[in-house]
Amino acid sequence: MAKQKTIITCAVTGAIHTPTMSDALPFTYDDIAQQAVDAAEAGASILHLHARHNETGAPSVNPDDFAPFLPRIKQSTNAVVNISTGGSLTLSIQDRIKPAKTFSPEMCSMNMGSMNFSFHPLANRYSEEDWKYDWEKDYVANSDQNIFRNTFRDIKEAAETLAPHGIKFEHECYDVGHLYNLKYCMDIGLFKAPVFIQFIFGIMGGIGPEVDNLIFMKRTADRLFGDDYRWSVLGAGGAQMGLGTTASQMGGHLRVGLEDSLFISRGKLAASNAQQVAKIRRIVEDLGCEIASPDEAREILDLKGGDSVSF
Ligand code: KMH
Ligand code: ZN
Repeated sequence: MAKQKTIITCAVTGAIHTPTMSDALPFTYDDIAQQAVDAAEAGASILHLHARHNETGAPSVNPDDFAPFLPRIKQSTNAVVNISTGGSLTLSIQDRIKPAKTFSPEMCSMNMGSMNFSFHPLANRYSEEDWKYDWEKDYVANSDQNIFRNTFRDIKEAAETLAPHGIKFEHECYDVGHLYNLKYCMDIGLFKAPVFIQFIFGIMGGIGPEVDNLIFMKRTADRLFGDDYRWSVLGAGGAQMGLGTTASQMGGHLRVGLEDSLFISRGKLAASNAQQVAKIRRIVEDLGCEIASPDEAREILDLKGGDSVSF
């Protein structure tokens, strides 16, 4: 049997990192568009997108902050657009799904459980005068009291609201229990096979970034879903390249991007999203795997197609 091709997702900006942490983190409409297109050219077939305020870089779930860059990305690349519904970690699910409802992308994220979700230790790396924007320090330091709320009722509401759009979900699973939540939701008919699971390792509040945990998550998913799932791995911070490489060697897909790590190697900030994509592509190909084109990703994940979006 032919070996499956590896889908590279690039998560371009996210809602964890702030402009002070890296000059490479895109937050203006122009920079998000340009870095997304460059990442696609480097080999990413899926672009996982958040929006930010154009002037301050603060995370935004306002569809008006997506509108300036989505059409530009669509015109310049065939890559699949995946819009976050995680958005700002403390907002309601109703607010967080607005961009996906408005733009009906081929994919959007779907977070599969409530959890602590923190990055407050990052605040200690900067002194008072380092912060570029007023909102950043409190946003990072106060994340120790974040509850990232994704109750069963929230998930049901998001799934039912978005169902008419034919969007494929990137099911974000930060721990083993989230796989059981997904199984339950499939059993009650909220999600159709094949589901696409993003195994997430190394977020503070979720499971740690050890290979043992990847094996455990994968074995659990095999038991729960059999052939009814496709999977990808996201290692946060220093785990990004290692776990992505392991995933592709195990026959899975992977995600990189400045949302998940600001680094290109130990202690060295990445210059761009495209640099991370180019690096993981090189590793994946050197180790004998092929990367999937956007149309191959559409086939593997059974997506509705790039012509069926509203932007
Ligand atoms: N920031 C990642 C760990 C979302 O956008 O819905 C998870 C994420 C969530 O990408
Ligand atoms: Zn995200």
